Amino acid sequence: MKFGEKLKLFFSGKSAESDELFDDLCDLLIEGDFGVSQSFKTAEMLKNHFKKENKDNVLPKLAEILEDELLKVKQNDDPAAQEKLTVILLLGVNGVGKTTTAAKLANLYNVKYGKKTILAAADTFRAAAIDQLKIHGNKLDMRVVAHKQGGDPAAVVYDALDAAQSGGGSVVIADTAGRMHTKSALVEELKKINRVVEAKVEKANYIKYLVLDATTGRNALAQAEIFNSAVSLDGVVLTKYDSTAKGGIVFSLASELQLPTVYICTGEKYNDIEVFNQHEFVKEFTGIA
Ligand SMILES: Nc1nc2c(ncn2[C@@H]2O[C@H](COP(=O)(O)OP(=O)(O)OP(=O)(O)O)[C@@H](O)[C@H]2O)c(=O)[nH]1
Ligand SMILES: [Mg+2]
Repeated sequence: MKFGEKLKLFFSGKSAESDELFDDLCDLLIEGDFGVSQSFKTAEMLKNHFKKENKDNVLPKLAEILEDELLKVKQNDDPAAQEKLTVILLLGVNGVGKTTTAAKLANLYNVKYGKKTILAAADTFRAAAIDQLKIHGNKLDMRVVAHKQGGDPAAVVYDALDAAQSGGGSVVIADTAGRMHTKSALVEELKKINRVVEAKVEKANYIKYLVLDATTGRNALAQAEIFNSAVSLDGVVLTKYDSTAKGGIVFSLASELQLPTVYICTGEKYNDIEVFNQHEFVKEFTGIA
């Protein structure tokens, strides 16, 4: 059952009369991948609201509170609207969908926004990763800049930027390796990429997205914490939303880490990506849609 349907069922026929309702809601939100403190805070806000108001229509009020939480987080300017050369670096642990997302984003920017896009195979850790990106590049008829396995990821990004600057494109999307990083290893690896990018691209046009697998639930929040403190992320791409009935992680990312979710992916095909829309997401999450 979709989480929204569960939530709808939970509230059906209930008014906000008893404290127990809010305690149960708290448990249910945790089940929906909310962080513990986040679900407590949300249930409290709802409870306080209904102390003063008439006790019906609890679900729409919950949706309002949740949407407000998401809207509080500063959204970045749409990179697609930028005229200047833009670099999107995709980060994340093993298997979350970075390479697939790189291809989806490249396709989105190219087809939908008319931007000439270059893919950078900065996951030089595995030979298969380079081939995987090349296959996507072939299918999408898009240039892939790659070096050999074991090469320097920063050098790959450098060459991709060079290619873009000499007229080959206006957006570079860089795939990176999904090793389980310690914070210091991650910082070291990225320092070099940062130096390369920052020498060629304005700060506002250097975007770092963390790719998170929605099916990992609240563990995704722990991943986001580590990456964000090491790298200072600009936002999150949530993948595999088709495989989970939940998604509460989005609210914890916003309220605990001030991280906006920017894209949401719902399958393996190139078109299975959408710009995250707070209103639509909340409607679906609460089953109001
Ligand atoms: N159902 C579903 N599958 C996805 C989605 N995104 C990626 N996948 C699948 O998840 C698997 C891993 O995707 P990759 O793109 O290779 O992940 P990665 O993060 O690059 O993996 P590593 O390079 O090994 O760290 C593949 O089988 C993808 O097809 C999604 O939104 N929904
Ligand atoms: Mg990969």
